[in-house]
Amino acid sequence: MDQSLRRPKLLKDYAPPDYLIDEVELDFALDPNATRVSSKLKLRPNPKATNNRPPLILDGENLALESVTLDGKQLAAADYRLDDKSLTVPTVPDRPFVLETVTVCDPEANTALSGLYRSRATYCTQCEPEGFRRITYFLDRPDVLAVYTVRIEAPRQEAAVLLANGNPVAAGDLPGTGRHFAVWHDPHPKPSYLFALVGGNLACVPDSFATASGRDVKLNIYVEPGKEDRCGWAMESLKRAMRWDEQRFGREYDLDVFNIVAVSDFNMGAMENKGLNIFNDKLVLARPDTASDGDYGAIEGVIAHEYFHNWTGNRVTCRDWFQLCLKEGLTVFRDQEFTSDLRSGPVKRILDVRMLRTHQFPEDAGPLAHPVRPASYIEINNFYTATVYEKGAELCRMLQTLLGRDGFRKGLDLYFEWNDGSAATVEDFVGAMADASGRDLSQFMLWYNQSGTPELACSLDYDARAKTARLSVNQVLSPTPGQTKKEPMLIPLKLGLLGGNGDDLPLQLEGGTTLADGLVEVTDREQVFIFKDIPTAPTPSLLRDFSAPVRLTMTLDPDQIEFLMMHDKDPFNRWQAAQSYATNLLTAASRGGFDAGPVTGTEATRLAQALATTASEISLAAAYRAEFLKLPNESDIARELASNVDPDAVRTAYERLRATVGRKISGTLGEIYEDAAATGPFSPDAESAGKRALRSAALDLLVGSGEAEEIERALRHYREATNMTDAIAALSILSHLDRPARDEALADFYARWQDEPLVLDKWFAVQARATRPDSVETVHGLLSHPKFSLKNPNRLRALIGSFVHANPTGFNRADGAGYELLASSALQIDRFNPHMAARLLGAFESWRTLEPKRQALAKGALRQLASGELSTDSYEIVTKTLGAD
Ligand code: 0A1
Ligand code: ZN
Repeated sequence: MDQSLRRPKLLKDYAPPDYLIDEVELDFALDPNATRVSSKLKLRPNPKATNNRPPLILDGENLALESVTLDGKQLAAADYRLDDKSLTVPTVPDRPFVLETVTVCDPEANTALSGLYRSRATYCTQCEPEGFRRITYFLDRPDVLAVYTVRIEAPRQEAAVLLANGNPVAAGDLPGTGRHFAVWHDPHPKPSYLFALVGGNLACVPDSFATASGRDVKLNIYVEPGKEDRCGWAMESLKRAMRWDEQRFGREYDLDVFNIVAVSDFNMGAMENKGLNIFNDKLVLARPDTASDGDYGAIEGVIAHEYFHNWTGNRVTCRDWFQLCLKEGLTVFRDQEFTSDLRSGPVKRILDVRMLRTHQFPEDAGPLAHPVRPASYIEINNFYTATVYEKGAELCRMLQTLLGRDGFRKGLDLYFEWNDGSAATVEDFVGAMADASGRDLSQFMLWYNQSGTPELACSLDYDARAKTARLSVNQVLSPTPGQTKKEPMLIPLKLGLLGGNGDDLPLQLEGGTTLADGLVEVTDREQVFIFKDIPTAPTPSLLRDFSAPVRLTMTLDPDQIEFLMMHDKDPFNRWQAAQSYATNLLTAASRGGFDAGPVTGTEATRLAQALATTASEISLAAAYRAEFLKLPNESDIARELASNVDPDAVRTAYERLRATVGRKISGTLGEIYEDAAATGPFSPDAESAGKRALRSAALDLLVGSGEAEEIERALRHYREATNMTDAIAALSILSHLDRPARDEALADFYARWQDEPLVLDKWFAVQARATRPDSVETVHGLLSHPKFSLKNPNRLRALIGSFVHANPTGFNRADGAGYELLASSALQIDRFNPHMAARLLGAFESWRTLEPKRQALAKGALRQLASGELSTDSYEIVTKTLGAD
């Protein structure tokens, strides 16, 4: 192992490139094992470079170099240097020059799925973050922006469709050869990570879109032949996203065509390559019988996300990979707003906060914690994290909260105006926001640079004589790896004070300010806000709409929480109150070992009744009522416990509370279940999906009661399902049971869907997630199932990913078998796809929060891994997870 690969790269070491590339011409002769790439680069010395007459060093990996030509003259071997990471030309002209290379790469041998590879028979590419260097020698960094012209040639029989970025300019046959070609030109300068190429025998589903200014854009979705009937939802989602970005942010599409290609082998969700998005087919293909409402929602969101990147990421890109959140956080924020506008805003907020707390909070609290803009990394592939994406989005949301919607829009317009066609930094973004609003946002920058979840410790004291309510807020910023001391942050805190009838009291700060929007800004470590003219002791509703990504701690008694659960005008906090009430019971039960009291006693009954009341309130959206019925899950409870976690005690507490609720309000749940039954044909719209979600949530609690007739009901739900949403909901509820109903449903599902890979993934996933004492053995068994393959990322995620990330009792089994399973499979995967291996290994991130015995076993597994041969990707995760000792 070349140790230099393991040396951290530092943000502070950024230096502009020595050379710039203005134009690129690429010619591809596609071949499964020997694709020839002829490249012509128009280069010039960078006027901003700090070095004097530096050598030209191009990145390149896994390439066979055939020739190098400088200004038309072929170079002799002595004129350049080659190693396995780069091509160096020591002496180049001090003026614009042309460098041509011819290289050969092997798409079929490319198992890492980075660069040019084959997904089944289709040639496709993935260049973010550093895959382009596996295609040709280049300055493979995001601050080198060039205009690309790409010619692709291939046998027509093998690849009838040839696509690249931009607009098509020429195509035709090469007579007598059976070969054909296509030429594409992308007029927008772009970094190499946005390059894409596709070749294959794909079917095309066409459509079009008229932009606000009246231009006609051709839209195409390419899929494997036979899948054309599953593209309708993705296409509709795309058009909705295009319209929304025009209306909400004034952003229009800027090429004549927008192509989407769905492939079966993809390391991530999708990729925003300019004009040629490449998608994991899971996020394109949907038909009511094969895709669940969750899939429909994910497709809509990710199609929108990649489309929105056209402005936030592509037109304005990142100067370096430390700035990843500049495009990702902002684009996630934009896709969240899109979904929120199109569907239920409060439900979207609840789902996003759930996601943040489940994935980002543990990251921020563990050994892999890093700032939204990291200051250092070993392998950038490891930084496509919940912190960069989800917390990054929260920072944009806070800016919108602080500046108002109009202020934020003005700031964003200015950001585009100043940075269009170039590579920007977080400072450019926040600077534009500051300029447009006239606000000093320097304290806000801490959000980008300080890791860890701030805790807001709050208390409210009411003074009956003075009629004032005194809110004390304390920011607690705990140390995180590499950051021991932290500065107080600027935290937007939305709040309300509820009077006796549940209405919001007017908020007037002492000193005169009236808070129309209930927003205060916390800027100091300790701060006090005094509200005047408060007639009676109010009930505080703090952090409404989850106005900042913080952990709020405040002691409220059960009556107050119940009051909020029934009356809070803020739908997010009303839901939060129910969650807090349940969490308090669940943590008390888990802490007490296996103490059933808190989850079976009178408070649990009160919770059940309060849930029944809200879940029956028909004026509320069905999807919202469904969220209300979902109890905090095992990861919510473990996070709250924070240390000495015994996953078995947590699961027991969860199941007991679920049983209590299921039993105490079975009548109401039964009615909800019946009332929410579908009346017409399947439709994926928000309201119909909400009803299905509500029905499943009720069913889950009913089955939790353990009554035989409820298990029968679940089996009926499965058998009578006419869509995937209902089928998979029932299957997943049954999957935990040790009953014939489970086996029947699983066998039926397999028989029906064994030849549909995306659906079969659900069958693997549901078993991997099932809470059963033999889940490790089940997963082991499935690893050798004839339909299982480690090489397909979706299948891998479905089985191993679901097990390690979504089956806490199985993965953390007391004998350490779950850890061994992960360690041995990750080692295997690491040899051919390091990116995937490293992501799986992230499952160890919370090992220090476990009880001592499991800690010791997890540590043993990590140590064993660390002593083996690891890729840079896995090395970084394993060593950082282990920490100093
Ligand atoms: N930019 C994409 C995410 C992505 C990142 C890396 C990939 O390959 C290693 C692929 C996709 C997005 O945010 O959607
Ligand atoms: Zn993205």
